[in-house]
Amino acid sequence: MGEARLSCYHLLVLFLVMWMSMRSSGFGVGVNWGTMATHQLPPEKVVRMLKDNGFRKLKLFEADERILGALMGTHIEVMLAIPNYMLQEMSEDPSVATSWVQANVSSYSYTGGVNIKYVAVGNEPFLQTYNGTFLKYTLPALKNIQQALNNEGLESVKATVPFNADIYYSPDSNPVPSGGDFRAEVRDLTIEIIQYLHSNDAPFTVNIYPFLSLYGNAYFPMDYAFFDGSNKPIKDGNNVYTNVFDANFDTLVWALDRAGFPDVKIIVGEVGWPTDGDKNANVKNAKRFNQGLIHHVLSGKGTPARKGKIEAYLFSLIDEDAKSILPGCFERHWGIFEYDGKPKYELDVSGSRENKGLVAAEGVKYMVRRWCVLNPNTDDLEQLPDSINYACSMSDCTALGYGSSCNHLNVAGNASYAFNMYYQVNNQQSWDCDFSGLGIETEEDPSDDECRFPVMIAHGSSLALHGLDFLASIVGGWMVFLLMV
Ligand SMILES: *[C@@H]1O[C@H](CO)[C@@H](O)[C@H](O)[C@H]1NC(C)=O
Ligand SMILES: *[C@@H]1O[C@H](CO)[C@@H](O)[C@H](O)[C@H]1NC(C)=O
Ligand SMILES: CC(=O)N[C@H]1CO[C@H](CO)[C@@H](O)[C@@H]1O
Repeated sequence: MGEARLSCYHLLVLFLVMWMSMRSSGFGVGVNWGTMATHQLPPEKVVRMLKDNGFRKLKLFEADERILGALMGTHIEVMLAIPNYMLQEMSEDPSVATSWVQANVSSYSYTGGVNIKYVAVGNEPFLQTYNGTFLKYTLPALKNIQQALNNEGLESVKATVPFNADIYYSPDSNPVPSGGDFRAEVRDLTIEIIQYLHSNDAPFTVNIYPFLSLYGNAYFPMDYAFFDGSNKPIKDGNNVYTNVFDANFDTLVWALDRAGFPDVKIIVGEVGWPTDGDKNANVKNAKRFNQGLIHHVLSGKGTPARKGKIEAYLFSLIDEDAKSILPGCFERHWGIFEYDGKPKYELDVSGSRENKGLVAAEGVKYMVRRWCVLNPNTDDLEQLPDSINYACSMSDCTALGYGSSCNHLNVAGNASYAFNMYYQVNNQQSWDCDFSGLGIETEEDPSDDECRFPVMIAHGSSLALHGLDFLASIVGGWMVFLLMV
């Protein structure tokens, strides 16, 4: 009896210790914070959001002084990236790498500073659409950065390279994960990089996008993109696959194995699902995918070929309305939060299964509730297509496309949507609602249940602009007054 009680107690202690070490080791899912948005929340508010939502790991695409400043003293573990355009310089001149490390890593690496754990050298530099532009710079830049970190006494900060999953594949003759290998054109170079990462005990980082499998292939079995699908499992020897994430991850595991590095640590640098800009990009699918992914990661089970903890960073935190839409209209809608820090859907990040939902950014300041729409009294519509094209080319109309949230609007609705986006992006200046006399400002919200006409958030620069506008209108008013008398 006494003995039984003792073992129960031991179990409890063991459980507590495990739970605490899981929490303190940053167990759980991380998130990418990209900043390609015309109007951004103040970094302090975003850092608060990260904390409120329990994110302990963060990936940044660029060293931004204001963001690093806001992260000081937070313990949030950071992967800090160097953009591709800097790779050439860093590969050719070690002193460039050294000054980058000194300015962006060393200067934050102290108690109460920023917990920078990884430096990401480039972003998907071997992507096929880059035509090999960054191939020769990546490894030398990686070496120079790690060397600079080591010279600064920061050996524990590991340099890595986030790759797109297009660097590996399974051949048609053996289309299962165990057939995995690196793409022939980049195989040797990739293996050299892996060798370097391995010698340095650094992770291999890969971005995996089941959404793109679905987007790129009309015959792709929909359910296989998710973690709770009812597809017939795919068998690969003794391994059984029910979702494409595991299959893709294990294709890499086998490719690493084939290259002679079966134990290199893998980090999933980006994984997520967009909510607009395509017929499969919506809140329902995004919630289904991301929640499934988080439960999968938190289960600690791993994949069939690599048991244990998966380390992954969601893509992404907030929508970015200035991203290139070359890959597709969905590019601006990856956020689990809207541009203004409002959650798009409930997501249990911690795995408590309480369905508490995400916590919104606090105290967000907006511009006044005012929109620009097509003047309903106008009938000279000759200029309309040109005006819409112009407005959309200078703002974000990705919600208007096929399968998107505003695709049901009629011609007038389309015009209003385009006018408003242009007007909001330009901080609601009256002259940006002219459109050859076709536009008119209104205080009545033109949104419907599915299609939202946003009012932009106010930010430092737009407030300053507003101050100037205000001054200009006063001065203008006086001039008119003087001319009249
Ligand atoms: C890659 O090559 C294609 C075809 O030659 C070209 O259209 C494209 O602009 C190139 N992309 C880059 C990033 O150089
Ligand atoms: C509105 O614009 C979108 C995107 O340009 C287009 O697909 C749609 O057909 C337009 N709707 C109408 C009624 O013109
Ligand atoms: C945020 C920050 O400190 N950025 C610096 C990163 O390093 C370069 C020098 O290589 C500086 O110009 C940036 O200001």
